[in-house]
Amino acid sequence: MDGDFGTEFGDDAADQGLQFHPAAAITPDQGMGSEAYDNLWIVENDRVWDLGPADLDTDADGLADSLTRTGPAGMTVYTDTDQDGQVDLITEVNRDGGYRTSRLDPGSGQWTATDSGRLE
Ligand SMILES: [Ca+2]
Ligand SMILES: [Ca+2]
Repeated sequence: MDGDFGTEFGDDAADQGLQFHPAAAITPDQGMGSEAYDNLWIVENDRVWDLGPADLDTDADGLADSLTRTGPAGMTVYTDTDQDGQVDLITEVNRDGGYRTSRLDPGSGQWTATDSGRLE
């Protein structure tokens, strides 16, 4: 696992915007499967995207649950709130201070905007 993920999202990612790579190791059918899988992943339509390992502990429980991506428009925080590996909370923070939060409904698989506003 060393170096296979994460390094792709170095400084270049900021120039190219957010670019995710299809996750070859997992599929929706396999779910979390047979082996430990530390990376966060997200389902978009019928595809699973591997975001790399979580590197941020947003709720201070000692387990990394989030990772951030910086793009031209600002920063996006991907959070797995229930520790199953699947991202279920996304917070987008724009460079102008506006933010928007979306939460995944596990039943429908739909994202719902839950909050928005401005950081002052
Ligand atoms: Ca945590
Ligand atoms: Ca989750």
